[in-house]
Amino acid sequence: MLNFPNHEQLTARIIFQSHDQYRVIFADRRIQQATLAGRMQFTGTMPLIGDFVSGQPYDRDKFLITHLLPRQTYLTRAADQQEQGLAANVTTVFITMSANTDFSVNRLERYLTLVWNSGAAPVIVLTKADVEPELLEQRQTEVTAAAFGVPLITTTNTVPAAIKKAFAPFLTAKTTAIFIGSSGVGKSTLLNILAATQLQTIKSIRSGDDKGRHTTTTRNLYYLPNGAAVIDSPGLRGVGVTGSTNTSTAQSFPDIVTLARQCRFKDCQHEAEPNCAVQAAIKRGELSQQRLANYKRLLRETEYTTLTSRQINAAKIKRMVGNKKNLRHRPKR
Ligand SMILES: Nc1nc2c(ncn2[C@@H]2O[C@H](COP(=O)(O)OP(=O)(O)O)[C@@H](O)[C@H]2O)c(=O)[nH]1
Ligand SMILES: [Mg+2]
Ligand SMILES: [Zn+2]
Repeated sequence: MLNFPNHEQLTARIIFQSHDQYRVIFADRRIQQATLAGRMQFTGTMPLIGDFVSGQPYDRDKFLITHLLPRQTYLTRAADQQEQGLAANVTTVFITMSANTDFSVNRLERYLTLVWNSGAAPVIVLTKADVEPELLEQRQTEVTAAAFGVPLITTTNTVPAAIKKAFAPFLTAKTTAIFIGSSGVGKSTLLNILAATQLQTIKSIRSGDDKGRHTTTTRNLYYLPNGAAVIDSPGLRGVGVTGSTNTSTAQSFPDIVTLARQCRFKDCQHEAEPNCAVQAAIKRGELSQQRLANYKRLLRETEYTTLTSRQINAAKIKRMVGNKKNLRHRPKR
């Protein structure tokens, strides 16, 4: 039996959703089509892939969803100024990037913020490790520098045994994991290896590019034989960050946050202020200019996602003007 929460009614889990069409799985692994009870369509929070729901049998072989059970975690991204739910009750997010052309530390930092916002734990997966060893080593160094302390798994699809071994500690009967990352990085390949069966189609690489064609167009939740739930998703194009919390940006950049506490001014922008500990660290070579730039951009984004477009413009203008008034800093004490 799968690891489901207790409820007086029959409990199920959403494994697929498309508009108002749902597919659910029961603790005994039976799968059924499902629809929402009328009253649920007006309650605001719609069930999402990964959600636990309760309800009753309906129309011979269907399931009627009547209640949404409380969510443990909620993974979202910002798309067109709106919050878009990606999955519920995820414990582990495999941030998947390939070691070849898809690689971007910038994007990795955005993904990390998205994960810290959700309540789930990140694991970085560097796929297509079959590149030149020097390049792979460089990528690994860059990942470790940007995401210190976050587990890193490096994979090559030709060695499935090594993949299973590396993922095992992160896939227990209590896990709900999701693979996120650009299309073509090898998410479905990994999932198929972990499930030891063909769950999702993988398109062969077109000659001349190494991107592969994305064939996963919907999100699907699968249970592995050991009871771990894994969600495959299509490539995320925009990696907008939602959640308004600057705290999660801070969690991705603990080094900068620690340094900033030693700046002379409380509202230091870490540009040309006197006694700026962040700029001092850059001068000493302990922090890269690029990382500081990424931190600032992410801070701005998390700020913007909570504002209306008019407020965003106002904030941009204020920032441009404000930058010229760096002399008006308040000393800390
Ligand atoms: N060279 C190489 N290609 C891989 C590796 N893993 C997956 N691929 C290929 O990358 C392409 C895209 O894989 P897929 O799993 O569909 O990516 P997804 O879009 O992230 O689900 C396919 O042609 C895979 O065969 C790997 O470790 N090395
Ligand atoms: Mg796929
Ligand atoms: Zn500073």
